[in-house]
Amino acid sequence: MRLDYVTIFPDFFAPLALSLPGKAAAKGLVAFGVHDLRSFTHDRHRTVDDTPYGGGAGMVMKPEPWGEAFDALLPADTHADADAGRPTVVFTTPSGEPFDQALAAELATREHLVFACGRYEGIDQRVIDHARERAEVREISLGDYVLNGGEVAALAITEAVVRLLPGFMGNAESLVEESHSAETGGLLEYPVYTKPPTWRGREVPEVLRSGDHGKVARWRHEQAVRRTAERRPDLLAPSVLDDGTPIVRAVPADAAELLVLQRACWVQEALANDSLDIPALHESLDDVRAWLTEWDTWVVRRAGRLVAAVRGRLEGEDTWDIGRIMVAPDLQGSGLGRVLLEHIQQVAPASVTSYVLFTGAGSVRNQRMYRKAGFRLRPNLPAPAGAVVLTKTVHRPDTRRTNL
Ligand code: JD8
Repeated sequence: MRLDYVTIFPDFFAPLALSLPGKAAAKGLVAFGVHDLRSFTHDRHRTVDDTPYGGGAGMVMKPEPWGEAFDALLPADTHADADAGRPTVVFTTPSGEPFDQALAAELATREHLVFACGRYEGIDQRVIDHARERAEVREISLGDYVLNGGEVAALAITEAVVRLLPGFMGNAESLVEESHSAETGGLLEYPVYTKPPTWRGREVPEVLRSGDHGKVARWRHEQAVRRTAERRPDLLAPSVLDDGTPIVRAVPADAAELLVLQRACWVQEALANDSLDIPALHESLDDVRAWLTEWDTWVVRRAGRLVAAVRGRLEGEDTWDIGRIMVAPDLQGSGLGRVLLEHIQQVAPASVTSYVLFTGAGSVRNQRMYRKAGFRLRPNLPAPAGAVVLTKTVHRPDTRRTNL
């Protein structure tokens, strides 16, 4: 990948030679070019700004130097073959599209990025309009706060993009477990610890020293979910049903209604399986409260009534145990169960490679729904009495977006 920067403060990009980008350049993964906008002026004062048409405070960056900069860096005409690495010009601006990990992953698919770093009150709008005629243009904001220029944003975007380039991160694995990465379903990172086991009277959580990878994976997922719920509930944005009804994380206060819904649904299971010997049927309110702290549980409310639920948790390091898919009897057959089954698969942690669930041997309707969803009966796997086990292998879509 080639990255060019046009700026009136070229020294701002000295850090490119350091640390991360520096290593990438050494590995031949990237090439950088920093260009002083004033080198594209011709007057004694090397003028790059002038007063704003329409009046107002501050100065605006003149179009001519930018035009000449683009003449030097971009193909002349717009009809340059898109696939042949048509450059992408990134104007960093507070009025741009928000920069996030998905956009970083998208920009990492480009062959040539040209960062146009403005100053003063901004760049004459005709420069952006002109650039669109000869390159892909992205106007990108680093965040909802005001900086004095575009250089800091260009550096931050560079770091987020270059580290995603194939062959850059020593172990690509570590990219998987990161906050905001598509792989972690957008969860924030879990807390991390290293030696010594005790520091200033503080212990490393016992589970991390247990050697039980399954327990560790489940603890880390629970910590990531808890931290995200506390700090970034927006990242836990509920998915919604076709009619806009949200699927939200259960809270302890849902326990009583969950118990009622569970009893109603498992009476039907008892009838379908001609047996009352079904654990869910015998659980108490405290049992429900207890498993709500151990399982990722999601619920659906209609007109305030809790009408459906599902839960999931890690079994070992890479198996997602799905259960308690419940739909109020009066709403069964409406597709709610199918949607919740799809949802609980989507929210499974990145490390998961297979799903497992079980249902009554006599629960033919449930089994049909699971088979249609890609689950397969596994008579060779141990199942609770009177139940059958079904599993499904995880297939992750290739989340990278290209500009083709
Ligand atoms: C480019 C000039 C300063 C902005 C008058 C202050 C990005 N997230 C972000 N915040 N601010 C910028 C940014 C600010 C810039 C320029 C980016 C060029 N300024 C201007 C408008 C108000 N001054 C940014 N990315």
